[in-house]
Amino acid sequence: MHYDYGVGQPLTQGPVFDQIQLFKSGGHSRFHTSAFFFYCGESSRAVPSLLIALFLQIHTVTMASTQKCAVKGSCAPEAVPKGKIRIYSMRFCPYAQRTRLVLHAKGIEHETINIHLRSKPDWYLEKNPLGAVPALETPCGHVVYESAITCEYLDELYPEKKLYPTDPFAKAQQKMLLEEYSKVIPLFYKIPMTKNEGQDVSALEAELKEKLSNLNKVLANKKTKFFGGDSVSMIDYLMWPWFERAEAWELKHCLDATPLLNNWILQMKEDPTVKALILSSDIHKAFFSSYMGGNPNYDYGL
Ligand SMILES: N[C@@H](CCC(=O)N[C@@H](CS)C(=O)NCC(=O)O)C(=O)O
Repeated sequence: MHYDYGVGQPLTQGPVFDQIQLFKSGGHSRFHTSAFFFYCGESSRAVPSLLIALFLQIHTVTMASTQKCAVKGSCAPEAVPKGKIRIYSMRFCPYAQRTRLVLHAKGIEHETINIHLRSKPDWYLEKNPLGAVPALETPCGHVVYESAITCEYLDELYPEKKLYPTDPFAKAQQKMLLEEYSKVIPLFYKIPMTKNEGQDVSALEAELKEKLSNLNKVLANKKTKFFGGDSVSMIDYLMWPWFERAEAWELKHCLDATPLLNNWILQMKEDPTVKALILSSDIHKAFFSSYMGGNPNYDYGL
């Protein structure tokens, strides 16, 4: 009697779903099968089958919960199961965090495949020619990338709990602010990178302080706790990931003169979705130093 399933290959060889696929062949199947039969006896066919199914189930869940990156040379994942959506991500990517925040806030059932961004699988480049994360994939094979676009797509595809306002002007206002904020993001990176090269960053810091003070003014003019009103909405999630990293990236002092923005940060830290996904500054620091050192450890902590 031989059941044709295996237990996969080293995790770095492919994403979860490739490995689940690998149950179909090879591996240690004989050992596990004979162990089940030894335990149950050849006479009963139903019990060992049930146990094997249970084993596969447990093993599948274990494998599915791995977050290790898919690398070049790994097999392409199977189609996205019906009723789910898949995000291609990287655990420390602030852009991907936007999409993950939206998935969580809206309670969307999803699966995650993390991509090794220095060793991208060819199949990923076929799905997203830009090669960046995040990207979403649906059961019918639609692929959507660019973080802000993925977030809006999710908001429309799952309209139950809207994160963008339904009022067209209010939505346009959030998108205009997003445009403005997109010009702030490069500074978050430029300052630590320039510092890492041993160069003076005072001018860059002054620029960031001015931009953050403009964001503070937005909150002052709106007289609301959040950027879209008195509760968290899409624009807050789109802006949050870089503020989560401010301490780890040694940028906190740039927020010294922005009390309303600091209050926003405190309020955001109380949001259940932010709380569920937040990483400590120590973890961000550890990943960031590996990134700055030229060898990002995408699987840090796993
Ligand atoms: N404009 C993109 C930027 C995404 C991005 O830069 N992601 C980074 C990781 S944080 C990435 O995938 N870098 C690898 C690459 O671009 O090749 C978005 O908003 O989604």
